[in-house]
Amino acid sequence: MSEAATTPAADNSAFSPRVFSGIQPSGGLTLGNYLGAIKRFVEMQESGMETIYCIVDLHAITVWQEPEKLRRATRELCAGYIAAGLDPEKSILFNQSQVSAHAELGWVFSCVARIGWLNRMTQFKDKAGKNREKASVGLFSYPTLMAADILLYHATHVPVGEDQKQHLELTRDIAAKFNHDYGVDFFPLPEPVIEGAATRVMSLRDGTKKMSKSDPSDMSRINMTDDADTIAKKIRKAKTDPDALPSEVAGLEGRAEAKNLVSIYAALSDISVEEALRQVGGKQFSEFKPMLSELAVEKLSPIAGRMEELMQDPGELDRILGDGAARARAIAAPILDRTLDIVGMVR
Ligand code: AQP
Repeated sequence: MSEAATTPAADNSAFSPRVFSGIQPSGGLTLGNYLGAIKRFVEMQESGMETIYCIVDLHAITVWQEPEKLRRATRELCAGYIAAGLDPEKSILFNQSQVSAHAELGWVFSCVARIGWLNRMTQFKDKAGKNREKASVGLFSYPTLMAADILLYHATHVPVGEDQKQHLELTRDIAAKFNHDYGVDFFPLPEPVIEGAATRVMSLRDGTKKMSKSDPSDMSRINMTDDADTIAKKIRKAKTDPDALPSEVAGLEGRAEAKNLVSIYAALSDISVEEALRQVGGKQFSEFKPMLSELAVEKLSPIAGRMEELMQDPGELDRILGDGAARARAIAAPILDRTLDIVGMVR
């Protein structure tokens, strides 16, 4: 058995194209989750590929979650998916813990991945911080479960934000090592799909930090459920610099906060950063911020309104998740069975 497989270039031609991605119900959805992930999820649903979107509740408990809040966040995320345009008839929507094969394949992969590989994961370093010794074992081994989430469906395409790129590379390394060690071509090497003008939305308080659901400061992020006044207030107070906006992308270099706000503007308008700067270059923040607020409210308010309506009927959300889980299980079961056969389990 090799200690470190060298991941070959992906040849997924033997696999039908299939999209998988997920979001943790570890708090309310942010604008980062929307622009980096959900917006892509909807586009891929409309591309005609088979799409499977998960609420990764097993990942959420790698840090402490109040049980009642976790249940609410899971339903709210389901509502967010649907409000943003996912259709439970076209895409499979479900929560991870209802399909036990994720945890089972996760175990197999934790025996394939090497500790040295996990030691290199920057997200663990960021999240565990100085309290590394006190972090849960799950937070450290999280990427092996993520690999299982994706490979359990033989997914070939994974839409994610920039911050997940390293975990996707690890998923490919795990798939390649499994294939190599057992002499099979069983798992595809999934491709990350990191697209759009805002693949890494930054905190509104610090342009060098990622916008995150679990940031202690609510002013650092725009939540998908924020009302118009709150969105406007957060953008008004967002950290900036004293200069006017440049007309060329090169002029955003070294101006993290300006770059972030322009990228958000571009992503919400479905245009490139270059095009956005053609529209807003030369403006002062006092003029640009109200434009950005208006745009954010126009795009996000209908989603928040629809989420609120959907949250009135938690039973229906649970039904959708249960139905999605049954469909997910039907795809996952033969792939897990075959994996266990390959590994040599008597069954
Ligand atoms: N700031 C962001 N910009 C672009 N994409 C982002 N994503 C998250 N934050 C940004 C993308 O959203 C998807 C789901 O992420 P997740 O919830 O599974 O975990 P995360 O990346 O750790 O997100 P958070 O908001 O920072 O959660 P917490 O605070 O609980 O850790 C992924 O595709 C991610 O790239």
